[in-house]
Amino acid sequence: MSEYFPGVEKIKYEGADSTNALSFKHYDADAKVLGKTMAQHLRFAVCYWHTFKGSGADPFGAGTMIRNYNDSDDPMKVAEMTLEAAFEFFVKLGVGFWCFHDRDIAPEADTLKETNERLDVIVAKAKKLQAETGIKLLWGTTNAFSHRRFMSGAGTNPSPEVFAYAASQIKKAMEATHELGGEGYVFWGGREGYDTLLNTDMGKELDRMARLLQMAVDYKSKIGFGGQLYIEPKPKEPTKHQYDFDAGNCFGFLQKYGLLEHFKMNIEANHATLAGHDFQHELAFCAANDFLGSVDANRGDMLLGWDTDQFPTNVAEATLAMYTILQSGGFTTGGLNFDAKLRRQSTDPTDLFYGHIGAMDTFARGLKNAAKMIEDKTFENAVKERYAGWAGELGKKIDSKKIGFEELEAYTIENGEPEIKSGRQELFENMLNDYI
Ligand code: XUL
Ligand code: CO
Repeated sequence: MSEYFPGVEKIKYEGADSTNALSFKHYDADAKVLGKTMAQHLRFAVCYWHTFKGSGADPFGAGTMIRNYNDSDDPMKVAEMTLEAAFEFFVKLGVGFWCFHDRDIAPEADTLKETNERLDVIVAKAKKLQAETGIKLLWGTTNAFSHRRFMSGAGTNPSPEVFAYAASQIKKAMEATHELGGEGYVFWGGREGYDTLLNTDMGKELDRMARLLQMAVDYKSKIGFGGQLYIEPKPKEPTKHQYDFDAGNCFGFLQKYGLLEHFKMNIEANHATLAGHDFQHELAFCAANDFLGSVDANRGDMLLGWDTDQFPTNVAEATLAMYTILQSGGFTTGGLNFDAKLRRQSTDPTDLFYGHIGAMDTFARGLKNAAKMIEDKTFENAVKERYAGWAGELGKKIDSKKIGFEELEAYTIENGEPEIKSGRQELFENMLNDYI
């Protein structure tokens, strides 16, 4: 097998004082934090689409990145070389997981049957590479948004034929994920949304999106696929309004259609900010509702209104994210998938390593900071104190549904004006900075 990243050795932990840019300064895979290794906590995954299929193309210009694994006119040869390059990259970087869309790993052919056969060839090769390297599949997914047939959506398409095509594609991608021992399967809404309500029957589209998900749930149980199903919310782009707007929106949708028990969320940082939330808000909403599953780790540019998918480098943000994740019990089937891409001018293959190393170090620092915050109980105790009143007689009666409006009115008349307590936001923010 050729070497696709010559000159890069396996990335090692060298500590914070290292001057080697191809080393980890903070991510020490086997180091223990709160009883588990960093690798077990963070469950890093590399995404196939940006890392190996991204070319630097943007709406104003073609690709800028030239890769040796693309060097063939035969699309299947390219697919095979790319897979080899990908596994070389995973091993050299030292991640435990990868994620893909069906169409990332195997190119579409003229018919669905032929496309599926191509996918089978690549899945067989991936299975072999997984066995040789120990790298596992965090999740698989379907690309039902790039081809022109999906321009008006997949499950929400006005045409039942397109719905059928999407369903067939999901069926096959789920089988591939199952075959590769995938720990999860993601539904990102792609083009499930609308650009104008003038041509859109929103109610029917939502019903059909639920129908497609229900079919996936049924098929999952039929083939005995034990992975976790996730929905990845995003408010806009490519459509003006994506139905899976944010975690709260998905929660309501899944509950309405009786699907809640079958899904958890895959929260992407840049999608959260596009929805007008911060990353931690989305994680905290999921944690509060017991459906935090996995994370697409990246960052947006706060001055831009689209999904820039940059590598995460903000230690404070990673600390808050890891704090919420650890508080909710940590990852089980999920992990941190770097849904991040190089900037168009970062054209060297080595830039892929720099992007991932920085991101992994950022989350390693986030993990260590969050673990310290949890051990010290600084915030836990401060929050507990803020809500302490609820441990009293009145609070207990309200929580246990023992009293209603009349009793509360009588209580307020008797006891008068409630005591005012400071929320102390500035103090809390200073406390956080002590950990960064
Ligand atoms: C798109 C996005 C997707 C999903 C998988 O914004 O994040 O790549 O993660 O379909
Ligand atoms: Co994503």
